[in-house]
Amino acid sequence: MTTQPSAFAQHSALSTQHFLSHSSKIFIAGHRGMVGSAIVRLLQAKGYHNLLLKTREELDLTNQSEVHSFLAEEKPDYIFLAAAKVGGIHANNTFRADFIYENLVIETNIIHGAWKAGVNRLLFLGSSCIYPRDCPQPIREEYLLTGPLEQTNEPYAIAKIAGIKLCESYNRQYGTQYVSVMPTNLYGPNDNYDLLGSHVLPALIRKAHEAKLQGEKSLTVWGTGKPKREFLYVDDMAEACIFLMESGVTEGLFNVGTGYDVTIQELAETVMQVVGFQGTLTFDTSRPDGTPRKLLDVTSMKALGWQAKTTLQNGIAKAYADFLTNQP
Ligand code: GFB
Repeated sequence: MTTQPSAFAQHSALSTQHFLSHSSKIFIAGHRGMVGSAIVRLLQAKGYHNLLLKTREELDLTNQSEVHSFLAEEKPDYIFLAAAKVGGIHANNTFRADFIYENLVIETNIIHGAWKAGVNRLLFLGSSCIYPRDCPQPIREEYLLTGPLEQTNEPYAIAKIAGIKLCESYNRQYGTQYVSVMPTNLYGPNDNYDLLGSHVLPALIRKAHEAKLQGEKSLTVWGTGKPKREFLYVDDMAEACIFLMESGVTEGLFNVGTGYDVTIQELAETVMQVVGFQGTLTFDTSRPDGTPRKLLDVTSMKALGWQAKTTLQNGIAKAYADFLTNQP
């Protein structure tokens, strides 16, 4: 693996200046979601106390006039755009209209509203599915828009690509400092454990737990078990986001991952080990595999001085502990 930052990330201007003080007003859009809540936990732990948090009932992010009025009135110093409609392979593939519409409208409302309100700094969260389905691995930032997307999540990916291009375009035309981060598959506290809506890791935690309790002999894994995925514990993701905010990066696109991936079968075996379920695996090949592999090249973040800390085994153990505490 190369040790140079990618050409894309090199475009980003770096300043040694820290833009924020602990009293800066920071709006976390999506603070009840898995990523947003992790960002809030870490900001609070680091002493940032002037956080703007709005529930869906208080502020409908799909409503343009509400969002624009809120931003004009509050004028936050910084926005973390972690609000999004997200889900696993089945949800993405089934609710295609909802995924493209809701994500596009949230992004345009917040990014355009931020610019109108004079908010100069924003971090937009995307997803590793923005990259072409069959691009070389590990995936460098400059592979964006070099080939066709994976079909099961194309609408969501298109919306996230639009978010990146919104940030880039406002920076170019209006001189804002909007930065984009592309996380790999995330997991951790506040994850979605609904078996049809969730991503693979929370689904496997729940399935293994229930199989153990019910004394079952086998656990069903969707697809062939052969696709490879990279998994990042959400607290590491939050740390990467705040690291970028504090580092003075003012533009660009940054992959955030661990740099390692596993097959879905290996993942299922690790989950079974952590949960303590000793049965076998059954593969339901009527379910889609999705993209064969999406391992991020994390050279750009490493070059800035950040890398993930949590191992997959430790992360799954923490996620399972959270599942036992918080999932009835
Ligand atoms: O996490 P996942 O739903 O999404 O599925 P993607 C990853 C892989 O795990 C696929 C397999 O090959 C699934 O078939 N899998 C095995 C399972 N068992 C299960 C299960 O019980 N539940 C689920 N959900 N999968 C999503 C995108 O893609 O990744 C989003 O759809 C987003 O847009 C997200 O980018 C990070 O990794 O395939």
